[in-house]
Amino acid sequence: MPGTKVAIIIGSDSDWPVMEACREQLLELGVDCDVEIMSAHRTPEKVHEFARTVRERGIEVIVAAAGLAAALAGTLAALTTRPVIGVPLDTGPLRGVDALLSTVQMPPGVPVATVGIGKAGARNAAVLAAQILALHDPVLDEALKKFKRKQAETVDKKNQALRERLTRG
Ligand code: RP5
Repeated sequence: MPGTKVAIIIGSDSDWPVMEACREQLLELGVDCDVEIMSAHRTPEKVHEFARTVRERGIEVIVAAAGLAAALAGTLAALTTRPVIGVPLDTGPLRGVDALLSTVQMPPGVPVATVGIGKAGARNAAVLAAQILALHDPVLDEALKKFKRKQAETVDKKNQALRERLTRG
């Protein structure tokens, strides 16, 4: 999609039910994104080709999500200087801890900004990507401030509702 600055890369279509939350959060903030399936292990050439063309595609931030021995985010980080946000996914018997360690434990010089396992991580990846883009986008910065205010208001309302329930006994 022309003009899209964020790419969400997933290791398999089986990752999409979780990573859909990342797209939803980006769209809520007014950020369009591309989504593609590629795998560091199953389609390594495709990963290399994508990384080589990231700049001409206009991609500024990459969100890469995978489960098991997750090499996707690290491979992309090795091949481009664009920031890579890694989302470890819970798709195996180790409940995502395997993917977390594979994504976060990068050697010095090749960072992957790793968020938490699963859906919370997927949403946080979107917010972090938007925050990076907002450094040079005042409209997006305003959308992020509004998002934070709305989040705080939701907690306040829940707090008030809880206190009322407790007062009533
Ligand atoms: C990883 O292996 C993918 O990111 C996915 O989380 C996991 C399982 O993939 P499928 O066998 O469901 O395609 O590479």
